[in-house]
Formats: sequence, structure tokens, C-alpha cells
Amino acid sequence: MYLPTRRTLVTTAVSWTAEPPTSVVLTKGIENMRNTTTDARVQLETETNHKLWNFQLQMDSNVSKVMESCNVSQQQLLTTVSDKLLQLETKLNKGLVDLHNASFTADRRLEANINESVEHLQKVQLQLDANISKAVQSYNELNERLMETSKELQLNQTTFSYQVENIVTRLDKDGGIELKLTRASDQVKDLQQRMQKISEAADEHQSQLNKQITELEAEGKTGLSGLQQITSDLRTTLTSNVQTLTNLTSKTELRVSELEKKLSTIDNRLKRLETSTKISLEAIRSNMSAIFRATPGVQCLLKTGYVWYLETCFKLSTREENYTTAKAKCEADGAHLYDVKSPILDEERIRFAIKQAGLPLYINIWVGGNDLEVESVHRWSDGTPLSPLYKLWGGGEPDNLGGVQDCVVINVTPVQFVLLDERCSASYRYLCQYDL
Ligand SMILES: [Ca+2]
Repeated sequence: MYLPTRRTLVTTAVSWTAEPPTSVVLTKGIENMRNTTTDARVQLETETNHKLWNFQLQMDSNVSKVMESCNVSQQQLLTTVSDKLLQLETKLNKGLVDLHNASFTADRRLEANINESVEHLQKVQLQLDANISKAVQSYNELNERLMETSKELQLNQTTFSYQVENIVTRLDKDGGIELKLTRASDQVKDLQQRMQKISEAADEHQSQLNKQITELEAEGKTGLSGLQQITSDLRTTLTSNVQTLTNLTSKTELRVSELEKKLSTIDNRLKRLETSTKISLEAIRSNMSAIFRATPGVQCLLKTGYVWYLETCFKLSTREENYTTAKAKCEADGAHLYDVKSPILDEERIRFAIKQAGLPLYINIWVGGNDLEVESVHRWSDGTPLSPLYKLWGGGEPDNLGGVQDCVVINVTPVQFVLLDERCSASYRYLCQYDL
């Protein structure tokens, strides 16, 4: 590398004693216009970068909000559905417990009624048996008394006939027949009265017996009627309980069916929501990708430290490194050391980067060229040849000074923009280039 001094950079001043020539005025004018255009372009690029950066931030924020809103809506819906399911399940369980309790109570009541009825029937049966037994006994007693009375009557008739014969015989024997007839007549009347009383007593016994039999029959009918009534009541209660159970079962089945329908509806809504959310997110991603593809400057600005300027993405390092480290750090970004293939645009870009970084105007910066593989055969980072006749080489460069200069820097001063070969172990800032 040829090392110029500050003095050699000073252009010899020319003093004009007369009006400057027109060509000089034009040159100055052109120079001023060029400076103005460059400043305007720099300002425009800066503003564009700023707007693109803000746009990116806004898009990120919007996407985050949409994602957050979708997640919150989905979570709320899931929570609501879960709560409703729990409530419905609780109600259903309570209904089943009530149904079970009602069924159990009805069974117990039915069993108690049956037991009570059986006991009552047994008592009625016992009472009926006792009454029948009594009636039979009374009947037998009455029958016996009737037979005795009949025997007594026959005996009396026999005795009476005998006595009448005796009286007639005695009347025939010793007179006084009228008196004896009168006595006999009284005795006959007395006998007739006694027979009348016995007959009345027999009628009364018969009447009582008939009455008892009628009562027994009525009581038997009443017991049977009561039994029929109890059986009818039990049947009614049983039918009512069965109807209640049937109704409860029917209602429960209806509720379960309604719940299943609601669940199905909720499930369908969730699926539709999920589908629409996926479609929306996919559309957002697609739009974002389209925006990114359409604006490489946005992709460039997403890389830390890189700037998009004059259709190129690049970064000037903040630290000085040797060539090997500088090359590795660019490659770690997915980039490479800057290949200075477009002298005019590259000079504008590199001066812009130096100005943005606030660096001094005399500086060496590592770029992509080197002849590490074959001495004096320089190549750019992408492997394309860097001819020794390339117009950006400084005067006498590359000179491989000391036989150790295999890496290339761009040397920038207020009046110079040239390539020099340098020792690779030297430390300089470096320029990375990210291809889009
Ligand atoms: Ca060399």
C-alpha cells in the first residue's frame, strides 16, 4: 500500500486575478447541484427507512393484537362452554338423584301400604273366622235348645193326654165333672200359654240368629269391599308412581337430547371459529409475506445494524477486527464482506455509512477482495475475479508489500476512494453486504 501524507493531498491553489473563466463557474455549479442532489437523496433515503421501520413496527403490533384477540376470544368461549357444561351436568346429576330418591320413597311407601293392607286383611280374616265360629256355636246352641224344647213339648203333650184320660176316667168314676173340667181347662190354658212363650222364645232366637247371620254377611261384604278399595288405591298409587317415573325418565331423556344438541352446536361453532381464525391468520401471514417480498428494504431493516441504501443492504461494523474475524462475523449474519463492484454507487453507499456512523474521513475498511488462495490472483467474496487492472486500485496497488499483503481494504479520504492490499492480521472496521 502506498501511504500518502496530508500534505500530498492538498491541491495546489490557483490564484485568479481576473474574472474566473466560464468553465470554472459551470464546474462549481455542477458540483453544487451534485452536492444538493446527494443531500436530497440521503434525506429521502433516511425518511424512507424511518417510515418503513415504523410501518414494520405497526404491522408487528397489529398482528400481535389480532393474535391476542383471537386467543382471548377462543379462551373465553371455551371457558363459557366449560362452565355451562358443568352447570348442566350438575343439574342432570341432581335430577337423577331426585329421581332415585322419589323412586326409593315411592317403593318404600308402596311396600308399607302392602304390608299394612296384608296385616289389615289378616285381622279381618281372623275376625271373620272368629265371628263365623261364634255364629256356628250360637246356631248349634239354639238348635240344641229347640230340640230340647221340642222334646219337652212332646213330653208335655204325652203327659197332658195321659192326664186328660185320667181325668175323664176319674170323672166317669166319681162325678164332679164340671169342676174337674174347669181345672182341666185352666191347665190347658196354662199349657197353651207356656207353649206360646216357648214358641215366641224360639222365634226370637231364630230372629237373632238371622240378624247375626245378616250382620256377619254385611261385615264380610264390608271387609271385602275395603280390601277391594285398598287394592284399588294401591293400584292407583302404583300407576301414579309408574307414570311419574315414566314422565321423569322422558324429561331426563329430553334434557339429555337437548344437551347433546347444544354441545353439538357449540362444537360446530368452535370448529368454525377455529377455521375462520386459521384462515384470517393465514391471510395475515400471506399479506405480510407479500409485503416483505415486495419490499426488500423491510427485510434489510429487520437485520440488526443493516441499512437499505441505493437498493443495497449493508452494515458498517462498530468494532475493528482482523480480516478472518471480520469475514466470519459477516457470514454469521448470512452476509459476506462487501464486494466493491460498482464504483460510483459503492462510493456513495460507503460514504453514507461512514457519515451515519460519525467516523473520521480518513479510514480503511475491510471489503471482500483477497488473494489468499493464489498469490496475486485476487477474488471477490462471491469468487468472481478481481483484476489487477480494476480501476479502483490505488496507484501501484496491489503491491503485496513485504510479501504479506493478501487482504483488501477500501481507503476513503475526502478526495480518495481506492482499493489497497493489506496484511490480513491488521484490525480495521469492516463492511458486510446482505444479498436480497
Ligand atoms: Ca498478496
